[in-house]
Amino acid sequence: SYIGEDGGEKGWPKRFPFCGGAFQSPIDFHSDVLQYDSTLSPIELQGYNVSSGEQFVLTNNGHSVKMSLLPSMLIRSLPSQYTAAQLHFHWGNRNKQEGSEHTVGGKHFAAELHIVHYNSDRYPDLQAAMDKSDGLAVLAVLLEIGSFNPSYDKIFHHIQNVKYKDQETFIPGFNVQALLPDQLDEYFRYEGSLTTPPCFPSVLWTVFRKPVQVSEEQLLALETALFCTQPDDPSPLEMVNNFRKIQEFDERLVSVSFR
Ligand code: SG4
Ligand code: ZN
Repeated sequence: SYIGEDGGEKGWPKRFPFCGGAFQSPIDFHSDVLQYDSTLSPIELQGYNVSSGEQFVLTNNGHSVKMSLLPSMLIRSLPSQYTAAQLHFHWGNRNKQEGSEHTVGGKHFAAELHIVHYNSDRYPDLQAAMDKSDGLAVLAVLLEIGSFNPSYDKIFHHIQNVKYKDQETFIPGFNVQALLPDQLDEYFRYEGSLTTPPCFPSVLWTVFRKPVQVSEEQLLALETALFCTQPDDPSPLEMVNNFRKIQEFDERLVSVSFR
């Protein structure tokens, strides 16, 4: 949980020691920690344009809303090949739409998309990779309020069908790359962790510099429709503010692909 008697995220390390350990995410990107790296090449994807004959599964897992991805979807531009497993979101609430996990110069964005991949050169699946230091690569997109985004609506349109924990629905294939900003060459890169328990320090993070716009109505659909609880629960718990606080970033640097 992000709130509650157990201290919310402050209580995570008791049951999940890695959450109190090193290389934790998310972090703030401010000028003191940024270092230009000319070797960071544009992110290259393969198989992201999925035909409408294929299907994704959208699930309310009680912490977020996640969509399964296909094993044919790959990141090609990293030293190992990484295969897509799922994508999910983090967001705030209707009064304070500051729900991104990563921040830039201390500033929160409205929400954040994470596309989780595992190192398929070395591991058979996400489960086997998630506790390995070279196991995961997450692509992150910062979301800000602006114009209506038809690509994001291909997911948000189905949120009504997964209002409660453990509900699932199918989404026809679409071009998942259209969820990313146009500039795949400008990003922040660092080694960090899963932002939820068990907080394994296994993630190579790529956070795109340019945010993507979604409309306020679209964001509200995410913020108001979902519950952490099952339909028969007498005290429904809204799924809001499912972002982790900024973590300490001592003696680490963030590589940036842009000047
Ligand atoms: C969310 O809770 C996802 O629903 C989880 O996905 C995900 O765990 C977790 O966030 C941490 O991922 O990119 N924010 S993050 O660091 O991908 C994993 C599932 O539970 C292992 C499948
Ligand atoms: Zn995430």
